[in-house]
Amino acid sequence: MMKRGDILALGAVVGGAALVYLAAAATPDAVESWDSGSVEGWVGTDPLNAYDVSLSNPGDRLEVSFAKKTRPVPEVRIIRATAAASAGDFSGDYWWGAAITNISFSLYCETHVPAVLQVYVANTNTDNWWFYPLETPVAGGWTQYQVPLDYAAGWQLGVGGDAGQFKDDLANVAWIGVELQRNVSTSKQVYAVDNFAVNGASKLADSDEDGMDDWAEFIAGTNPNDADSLFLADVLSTNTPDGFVLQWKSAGNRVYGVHSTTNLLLDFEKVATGIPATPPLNTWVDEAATGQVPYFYKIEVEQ
Ligand SMILES: [Ca+2]
Ligand SMILES: [Ca+2]
Ligand SMILES: [Ca+2]
Repeated sequence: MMKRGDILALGAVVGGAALVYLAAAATPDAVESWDSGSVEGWVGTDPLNAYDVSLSNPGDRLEVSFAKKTRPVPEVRIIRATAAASAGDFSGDYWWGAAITNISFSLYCETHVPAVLQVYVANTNTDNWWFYPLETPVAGGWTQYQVPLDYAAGWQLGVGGDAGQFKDDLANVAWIGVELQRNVSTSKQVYAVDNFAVNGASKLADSDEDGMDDWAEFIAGTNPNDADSLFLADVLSTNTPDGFVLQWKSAGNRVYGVHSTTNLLLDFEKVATGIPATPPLNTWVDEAATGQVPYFYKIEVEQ
């Protein structure tokens, strides 16, 4: 028998919450290999000099170049995947809909290395361009990059920006891309990108075998590679003058709801919504829980 106040079920219940965002979702684990010989709708710009840049595909990768110059000149190449690129796999909702955890790709530097190399993720509504500086690649070969899509890893805006904004902006991505700034050399410089991928947290995998799948851990903000980190709640005390006291492990930039029932044969009813996270623990009192019947609870991650 379950005793009064047992937590029946916990986890990231996200059913209705997905309606918050209207953007189509990016495709988890989508990879663009450019093996078709086409640029697959990717586009190039030089925002510094305000012109479009042509991209090419020599057969199996996306290529971009800087022409030979007679004197040093600052130039930039941003190669972008907009909604029109790669069948839309890299635009839209990176958050609820796709649970994208990292971006990976290979970069080829024919003879030089770019003066600046960074990844961009831009939001549709705010026009925020988040960037992440990458380590210097090798000249004359390929360099593999994997970029965690995690604010704490070092994502930046030009001015300001915080973890909450980053998360909100990931809900509707207008484009994602790679920026290369011309090496100071006046020689011709050729670069290429291949196997560009956005990798998602899987509902089928439980990497740390703690009973919560990787996707649910992404939503809950727990560590999918640490079995000691999982979404847990407890009834702290019962029969207080105010009601039952619930407590759960919370993560930053989350909003919670509480569902309860007194009879497991009936549906759970939502009894609280819009509870902001107060990490590492949230406490909530069910002031309606005063009778002698059993109470069962579920904690929902709403956003
Ligand atoms: Ca390829
Ligand atoms: Ca897990
Ligand atoms: Ca875990």
